[in-house]
Amino acid sequence: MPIGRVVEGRGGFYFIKDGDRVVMATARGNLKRDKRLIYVGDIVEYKALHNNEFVVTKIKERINFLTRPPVSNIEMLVVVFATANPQVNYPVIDKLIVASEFKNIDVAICITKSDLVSEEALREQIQIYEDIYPSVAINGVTGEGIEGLKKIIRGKNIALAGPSGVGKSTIINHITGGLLSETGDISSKTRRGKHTTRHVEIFSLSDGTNIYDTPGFTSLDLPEIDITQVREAFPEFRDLNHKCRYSDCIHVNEPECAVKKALNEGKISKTRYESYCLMLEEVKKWQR
Ligand SMILES: Nc1nc2c(ncn2[C@@H]2O[C@H](COP(=O)(O)OP(=O)(O)OP(=O)(O)O)[C@@H](O)[C@H]2O)c(=O)[nH]1
Ligand SMILES: [Mg+2]
Ligand SMILES: [Zn+2]
Repeated sequence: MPIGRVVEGRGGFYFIKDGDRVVMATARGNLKRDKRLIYVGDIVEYKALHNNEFVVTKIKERINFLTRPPVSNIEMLVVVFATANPQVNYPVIDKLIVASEFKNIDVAICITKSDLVSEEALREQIQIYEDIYPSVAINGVTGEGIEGLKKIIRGKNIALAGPSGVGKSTIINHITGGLLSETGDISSKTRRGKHTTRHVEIFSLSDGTNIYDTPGFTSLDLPEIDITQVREAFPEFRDLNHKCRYSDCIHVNEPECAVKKALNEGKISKTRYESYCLMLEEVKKWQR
């Protein structure tokens, strides 16, 4: 049975890349019956029917997957947000990061639209993340910063994820050197992105890098994780966890908490800590 990777899915059709050829296929009945969704990134078995149409017959076991955005078999999630336009919503960005940490997928940070704010304001945004994750700032108008991103992602399967309108597809076009991915404006009324990218699609570079473009979002639910898992998903807390007085400290109201001490000393970002507290509240609802 031939095998390939699903590089795009739209309207019930899946585009499977097998060596140099790409075939268009539908899902076989048994996959649909079992509600086994095919994700872009899946390695699948497929076959030709008598009428020369193709069907996906089997989804190979995934190394990993995310449901939002729906991607599989990635080595890194590049979390993209803009300095402005749309205004950054840190809790949403940090949730995306936590979802990736929970699945043990590497994270990198890409801040776009560096042309829209002062250097000082950009610095402040980068400082939140640069000690935790590989971080890069990009000017999507001039392409400045693209080389830095290329170094971070070289040879890997990576997905770009983040709010609508931040410039994910613009990045793809810079990296591929073509206008392969459709880009769209920011709505002047809502000041949000217009959800230009509607489907996940993989763009392959000659050096073996596979970049997944994904649709932007405005809000995000956390996966069903518990308080301890949220705590473990903040790498900057990990070295401090054992220094708290209580080993199961969740760093909120406990005395002699090393994380709160680091927060007060400015060693942990206030923004990240606020996101953390919001997420604790969110996951508590699953424990009731
Ligand atoms: N000023 C400025 N504009 C940018 C930059 N990067 C992208 N844009 C513009 O921002 C708008 C949105 O860009 P897209 O690449 O379509 O954004 P996206 O993240 O793919 O959005 P969705 O597909 O909706 O998720 C377009 O008008 C781009 O030209 C940048 O660095 N600076
Ligand atoms: Mg897009
Ligand atoms: Zn603590």
